[in-house]
Amino acid sequence: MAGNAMVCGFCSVGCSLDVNVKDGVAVSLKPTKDYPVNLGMACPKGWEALTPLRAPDRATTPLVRVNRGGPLEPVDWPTALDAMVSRFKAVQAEHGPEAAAFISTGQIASEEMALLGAVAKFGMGMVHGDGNTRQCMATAVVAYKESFGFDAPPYTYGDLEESDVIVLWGANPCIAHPILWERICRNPHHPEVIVVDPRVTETAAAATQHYPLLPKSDLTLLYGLAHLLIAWGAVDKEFVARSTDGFEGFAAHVEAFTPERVSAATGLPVDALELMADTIASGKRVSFWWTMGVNQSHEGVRVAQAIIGLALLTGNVGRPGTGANSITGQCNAMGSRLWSNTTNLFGGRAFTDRDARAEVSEILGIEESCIPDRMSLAYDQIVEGIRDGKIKALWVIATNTAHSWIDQRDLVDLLGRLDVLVVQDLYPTTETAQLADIVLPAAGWGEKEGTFINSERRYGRIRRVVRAPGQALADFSIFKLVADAWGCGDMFEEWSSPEAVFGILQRLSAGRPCDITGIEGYGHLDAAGGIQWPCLPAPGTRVLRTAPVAAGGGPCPAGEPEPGDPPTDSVGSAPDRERRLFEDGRFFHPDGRARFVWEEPRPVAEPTSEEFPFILLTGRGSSSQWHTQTRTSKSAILRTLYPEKPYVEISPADASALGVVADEWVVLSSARGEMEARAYVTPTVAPGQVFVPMHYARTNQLTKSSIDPYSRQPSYKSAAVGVRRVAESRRYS
Ligand SMILES: Nc1nc2c(c(=O)[nH]1)N[C@H]1C(S)=C(S)[C@@H](COP(=O)(O)OP(=O)(O)OC[C@H]3O[C@@H](n4cnc5c(=O)[nH]c(N)nc54)[C@H](O)[C@@H]3O)O[C@H]1N2
Ligand SMILES: Nc1nc2c(c(=O)[nH]1)N[C@H]1C(S)=C(S)[C@@H](COP(=O)(O)OP(=O)(O)OC[C@H]3O[C@@H](n4cnc5c(=O)[nH]c(N)nc54)[C@H](O)[C@@H]3O)O[C@H]1N2
Ligand code: SF4
Ligand SMILES: [Mo]
Repeated sequence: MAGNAMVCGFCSVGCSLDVNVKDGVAVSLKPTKDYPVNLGMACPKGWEALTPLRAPDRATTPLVRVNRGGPLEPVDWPTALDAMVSRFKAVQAEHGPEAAAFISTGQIASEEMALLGAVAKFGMGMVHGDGNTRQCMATAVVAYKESFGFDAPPYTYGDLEESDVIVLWGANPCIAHPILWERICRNPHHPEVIVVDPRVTETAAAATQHYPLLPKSDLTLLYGLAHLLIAWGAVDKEFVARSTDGFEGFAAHVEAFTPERVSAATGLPVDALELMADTIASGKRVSFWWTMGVNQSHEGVRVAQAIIGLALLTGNVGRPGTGANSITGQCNAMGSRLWSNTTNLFGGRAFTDRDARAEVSEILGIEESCIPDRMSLAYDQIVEGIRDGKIKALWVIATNTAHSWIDQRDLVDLLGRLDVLVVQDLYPTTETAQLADIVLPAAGWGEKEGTFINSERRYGRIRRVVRAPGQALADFSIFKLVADAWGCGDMFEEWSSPEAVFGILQRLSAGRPCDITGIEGYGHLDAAGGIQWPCLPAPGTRVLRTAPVAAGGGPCPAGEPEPGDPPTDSVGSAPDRERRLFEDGRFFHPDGRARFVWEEPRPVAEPTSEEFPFILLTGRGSSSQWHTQTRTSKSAILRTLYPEKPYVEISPADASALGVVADEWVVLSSARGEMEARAYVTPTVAPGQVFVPMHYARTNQLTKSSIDPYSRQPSYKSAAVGVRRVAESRRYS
């Protein structure tokens, strides 16, 4: 691989990009040819990854708002750090250590997340810190933990090329994970591709079967499918008996989900249900993949577990081309799940577990009393904590809360009530940075070192190929400076560089399902084309700590191929470069069995009404837009690939009933706020539903605080809204 190859900083597919550097300047990039993830491909965001770094509005100095209501003013680093530390300490002195909290991200390196989690919680005495991954992956985390015994997406991307049936549930990879869609297109087995999505998405249009269920009727549909599969005897009895627990109860539960009941709840005809069940039953290698159509739901955890249930009962786990597979979102959401020290203590441990705290204290040489013995509040609870006056100081890192969180008007009001808001970002222009008292200028992808973990558990490198502008610093350096300014820098002496922290993470991983003690430093990642966890030392090599073998574990890929090794271009089948979990049918629960988990479906929090008669769906609009657009909007090329102004997809029937014509401006309103958008009249949305991309500034004025009780993930894909015409629409044209 080329010397400057690194993993892309946008989505969790984790493509590798070769950056071409001339005279110290990164001039261009191209996708890495022999990387096992992208095989020489990239989507528009990847091709344009360098452009946001050169944007004129990069943060180049720290900024402090000296007077409330006044402007943010440039200061030097010592002044900014002193302002942050003195104000956080004052809050803690007056209201207790718990009154200061942080919101982290899935978009910085694992080493940076780990340092932040350690400094904030062990050094600065914070108890509460969560991440934007709560908006995104929390549901999958809880589902996997309960079902498999550890947060462990089991697959490898090669599975997309090995399935004969691919079920994409609440997922739109053509837009959101384009290179995974490319991998599906490479599947030589002419797979049935089933899409379950209320909308005719780009993916649904390209699939072989599309099931446009009514929004949030997923749980009923899944139980209905299980009902049919069990009734037809399509159960893998041997696998169920050997490797699972709870099947009898699950089977009894789904008995009540008759095709007629399921058809009424989902809006899908009985013969459609039968076709889907039959396709799954007759598949030899069926893989189930889900994303935000599942996770962002009031009952997302149970939906994810019902998908896991289908995979378990049909024995579609642990074999090539199978799996109950959650696809992550951000470039390092998987890193945040293991290493952010927010929801979990390092390495998927529990803060409430005394033995785990003792172990971490010993590994890190940090006093046990410094490790919180309580779970952090979740993101929504931190927000509520501001309302209740319990949270007074907030540090927001690499997430644009004021755009991406639900019920935006309320959130912005709450952020204004904080004693101090610190925002650490590439740009001082984000909606959240604009509200900050202190802005810390961060270096971005391409300007710093570390590792990301992609959706298939693969560690990959990021590197510094460009100098960050002005005084902007890598997040890693910022966390070190904050620790020093706080007076706890000594605790983190060993955390001297990203690579040193990688060694610490390896020690923390030893003996855990996510064991990576076999990775021999960053160079090994470069040579091997990234490495999936777990990765234990090959027999006879140096061992960092004695570790029992984790399920699905095995020695990891050699750096260089040996003579006689399989050729590395047959990536899908090369065992060295692609590994899946649970091939031995043993899961991470102490008894080695996966669990069936089920519950009665519940109604949504906000049904439609006369005033708000439409169901609002939100999500990704194009492959060229990334979230709150702080980065992708900086590229002139990407800007040509999506509509600049907000738009709403509305069905022809609804448009004509409202008298709305194509491209006309309409007002969308919910009980919480309003936004204006152009009407995109299209049969891809069903009557009674509308779709608005999340990328536009005011979309989350409409969304509601409806939270899955187990994962505390918000439901971004269900709110009741009204649509009306803008009277003087001409003022916009
Ligand atoms: N271009 C681009 N790519 C991205 C991102 C980006 O911002 N831009 N973000 C990344 C991140 S962080 C994430 S998490 C992923 C998200 O990736 P996806 O989850 O694939 O994207 P979404 O558009 O949020 O949602 C997927 C689908 O869920 C459907 N849906 C809504 N309600 C329901 C329902 O009740 N049931 C079912 N079955 N489906 C429903 C929506 O119609 C939508 O098509 O994308 C990643 N990739
Ligand atoms: N309505 C609606 N809302 C949603 C969703 C939805 O489907 N519908 N999806 C949700 C999901 S899945 C997600 S993941 C969230 C994403 O929501 P956010 O995390 O708020 O979105 P981003 O725009 O990615 O924000 C990342 C911020 O980090 C900055 N940044 C980038 N790289 C670095 C870095 O290296 N260091 C630092 N310090 N800063 C950096 C960027 O400039 C940007 O301001 O949105 C959620 N919100
Ligand atoms: S698919 Fe994802 S990882 Fe690959 S180039 Fe596009 S944004 Fe980057
Ligand atoms: Mo996400």
